[in-house]
Amino acid sequence: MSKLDTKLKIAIQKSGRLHERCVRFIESCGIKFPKNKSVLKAEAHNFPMQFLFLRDDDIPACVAEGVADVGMVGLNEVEETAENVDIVKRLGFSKCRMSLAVPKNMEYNGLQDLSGKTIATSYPRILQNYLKENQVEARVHQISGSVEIAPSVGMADAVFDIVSSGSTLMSNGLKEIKPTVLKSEAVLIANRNLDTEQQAILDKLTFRMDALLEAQNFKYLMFNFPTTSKEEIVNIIPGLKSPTIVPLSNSNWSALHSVVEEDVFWDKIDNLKSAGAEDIIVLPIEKIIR
Ligand code: PRT
Ligand code: ZN
Repeated sequence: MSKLDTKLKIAIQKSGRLHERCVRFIESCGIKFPKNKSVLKAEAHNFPMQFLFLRDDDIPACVAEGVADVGMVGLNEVEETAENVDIVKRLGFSKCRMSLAVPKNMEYNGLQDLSGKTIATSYPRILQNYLKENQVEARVHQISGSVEIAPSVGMADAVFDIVSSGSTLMSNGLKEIKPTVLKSEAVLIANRNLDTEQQAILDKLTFRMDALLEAQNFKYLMFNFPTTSKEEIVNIIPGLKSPTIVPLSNSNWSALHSVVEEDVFWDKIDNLKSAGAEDIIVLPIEKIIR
């Protein structure tokens, strides 16, 4: 295949919790493709990429076997399937945790209390490894869904599942056990034997993803301040390099433009106001390329 014909095949979830987020993420990277729920394959209009729409459980194996070159999937699926793939990047969305939970009224003082018990899960491999690491001898009962009802129907004593807000556990009379077993989020995975052309396209893709991920941590900040406070203000807000200061038509006042980490902004807001900052505007940033 000539260099011009090479396309990077990316597997994303066909429908479900990850689908929409992955589509939005790819589109924010400037990649356009037709969206038709009934097709299982699509070509990008403006990037050498072909999309395969699959069940999330199948994505790690497809990437390991080279059916797809890369994939976007939950880290939980990558860990559970233990397929031979590279985790290229954490994507920062679909964050959740994998936890054990027991009935609210069960006395629980530590993992050893699960010895001899039955634990229901759709993630037997992650659970088995965790129990082994912690030397807990429990029986793992694999079910494919509705894990949280297992204790109330007498199928298991405890459960191991994905938790996000915790409300599903609560409404099924279960309490989450800390610490969390695995912190998961969507990840970009890749086949371990990409050729140079495929790798070059993947590098272009990750360059765009980095610009997006970097921007998510920062905000564009603008405000007016009395010109006499310039030194104080610049010390509070150093910016990526150095903030831009623009004189206003009333020379007693200036405006500052800067890019700041969101956390830093909230830490500094009181200091800024005491230094005379007014009309503070904070805007999201779409991309940052360093
Ligand atoms: O059909 P397909 O096999 O492709 O999809 P699926 O049904 O297996 O997966 P799907 O679409 O439900 O989830 C895809 C991925 O989203 C998961 O593999 C996780 O990486 C991620 N994710 C993020 C979640 C959740 N949050 C989540 N809350 N996956 C599932 N849940 C479920 C969980 O199983 C439990 O039943 O939500 C419930 C808990 O939510 P809370 O908010 O009540 O705690
Ligand atoms: Zn699935």
